[in-house]
Amino acid sequence: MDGLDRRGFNRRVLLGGAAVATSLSMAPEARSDPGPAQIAPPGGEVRRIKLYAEKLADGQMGYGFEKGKATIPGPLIELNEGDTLHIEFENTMDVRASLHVHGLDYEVSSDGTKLNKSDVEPGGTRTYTWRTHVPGRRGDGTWRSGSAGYWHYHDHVVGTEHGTTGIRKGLYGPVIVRRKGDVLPDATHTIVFNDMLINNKPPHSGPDFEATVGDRVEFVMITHGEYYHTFHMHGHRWADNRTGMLTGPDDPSQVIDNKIVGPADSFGFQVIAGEGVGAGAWMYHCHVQSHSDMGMVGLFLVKKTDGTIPGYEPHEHAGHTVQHQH
Ligand SMILES: [Cu+2]
Repeated sequence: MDGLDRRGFNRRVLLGGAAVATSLSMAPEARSDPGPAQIAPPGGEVRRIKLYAEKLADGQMGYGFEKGKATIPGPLIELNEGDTLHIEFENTMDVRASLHVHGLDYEVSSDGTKLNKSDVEPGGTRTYTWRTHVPGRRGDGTWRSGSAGYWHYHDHVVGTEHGTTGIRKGLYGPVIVRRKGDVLPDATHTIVFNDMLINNKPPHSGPDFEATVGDRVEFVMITHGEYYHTFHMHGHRWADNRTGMLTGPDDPSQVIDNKIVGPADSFGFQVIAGEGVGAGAWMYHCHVQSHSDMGMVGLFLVKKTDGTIPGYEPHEHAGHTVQHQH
């Protein structure tokens, strides 16, 4: 991994320096224009899904759309502003559990807390209803924001009144609400900093995400647990706004490649994989130094169109003996 680290360092120096012509010629495989983007349709649909809370073989807990298929993070739930979602939630575990969402509209009966008796007994079922709305002007002339955003859901009752054990063991997942006209990605990946782990995986073991140069890749980044972190991705940047993308040359949003996050924060963004920098094993990690040293690191594996990744040997990464230095 030393070789990989040096390569990444050299490339960053070149791109950060005055060698503009060099940086442009360095990435001939990068598409300069990813082509016309697909966009989100208007909302207004009423949909119905099933969601299960399950104990996993290793003692962790997860949500899944099908029995026996729970994952950590739970599955992506995607809506368009104006949609309503009825979720028939089944708790297959031997402890009470629930489903609590951030950012969306719901009545108190869909709050997913003990406080409001909206949790679910072992073996029980409950329908949670999430609604979303488009932005618009209130009767008093003030502006009401729409529901669009990168949000998340989680348990609110396992272990404590706040679901502290449920979240720690993996009962969390991403929600995306799109606005009509939002650009749709080729793929969406979820990265959750949960205490000192990423997606509840052992330290130094990813997760890694694959793409091909030119793919439009979306990341949903969520934080849980006790600590603050800084989310950093190598070689790619995003805008610090609702979509993570600039709306035009006059959009004042700051463009960043590092963002401070704390418990229950969520944000998202899209990148064109390898844009301007080419294929490679691009790290993402928590930039609190002791946290990255302790294994809060994964890879954004951007392949060339022939499927190869320059300088990357998968076995070098197995077990993540990565001790990278910046
Ligand atoms: Cu951290």
